[in-house]
Amino acid sequence: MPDPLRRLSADAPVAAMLEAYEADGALVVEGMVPGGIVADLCAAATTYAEGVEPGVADQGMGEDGKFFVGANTIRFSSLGRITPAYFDLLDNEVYAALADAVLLPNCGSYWVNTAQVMFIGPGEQAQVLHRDADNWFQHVAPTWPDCPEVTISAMIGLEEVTEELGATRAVPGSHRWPELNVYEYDLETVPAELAPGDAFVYSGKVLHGGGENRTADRWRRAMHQGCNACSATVRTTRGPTSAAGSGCATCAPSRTRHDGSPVGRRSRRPPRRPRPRRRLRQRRPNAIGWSRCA
Ligand SMILES: O=C(O)CCC(=O)C(=O)O
Repeated sequence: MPDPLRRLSADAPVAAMLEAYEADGALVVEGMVPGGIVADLCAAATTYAEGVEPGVADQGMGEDGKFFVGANTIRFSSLGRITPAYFDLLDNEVYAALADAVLLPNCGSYWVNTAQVMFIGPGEQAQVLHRDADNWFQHVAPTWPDCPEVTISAMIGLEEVTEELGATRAVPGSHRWPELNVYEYDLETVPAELAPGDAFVYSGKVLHGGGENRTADRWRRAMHQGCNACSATVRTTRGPTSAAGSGCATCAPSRTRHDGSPVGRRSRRPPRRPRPRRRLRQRRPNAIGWSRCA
């Protein structure tokens, strides 16, 4: 069993957080998002979620995407449309400092790629372990695992997130493993348990996935906020769905700039992205959604 994820308070030195991030590819930042913002986000997301059917989100990947997300999981983006608290979240200085340190050495600026509520429902199975950087495999594959970081993410607890509820699972150290294109269920993982406002901050290089919700009647309420390197050469996000809900939200340098440019959908499949389907069939013939992958 890998060591648990390192946990640091949001007022710890950023250098200490980066040390944990470098070593494991991920860490938990306790109290990263102030309580009032979390409460507003949670209330707005919970209300909005009442009108969203579980299992319909497809990440722009059709049936493959539905399988990836899960049959009893609710996801939606455009969070700036449901509460202004989302823009307060965008101003988070701790997350910005981490994203600055991880992404800016590789690019001119970085953009929000994903802002998505991820509510995992009772009985949902564990998601396949994957790397977010694989969405931009054409940028990372040639020099993997020594390639520049293209994406950093935070999974933020909107309520308490326990292992039983489906805390995100991660494989610390897998950001340095030699094979990029890995989709697995059976690796040894550790859960990223969160109090409301805690954030699991992780590299696009680290293997991770949503956990199984083993409860009969409780939802895992969390949201994902991801940023991507963005420059003339590494511009990877575009599409009709705005993560912020009103044009472009750029984290740096002004943190929350809204200039009307499009910002992309998460997990949009690039034209020749390696597909997990064959691996899933071999490893887990009885997984939910199996028949849809035929
Ligand atoms: O829901 C989670 O905990 C993780 C989701 C995730 O990693 C993804 O969909 O890419």
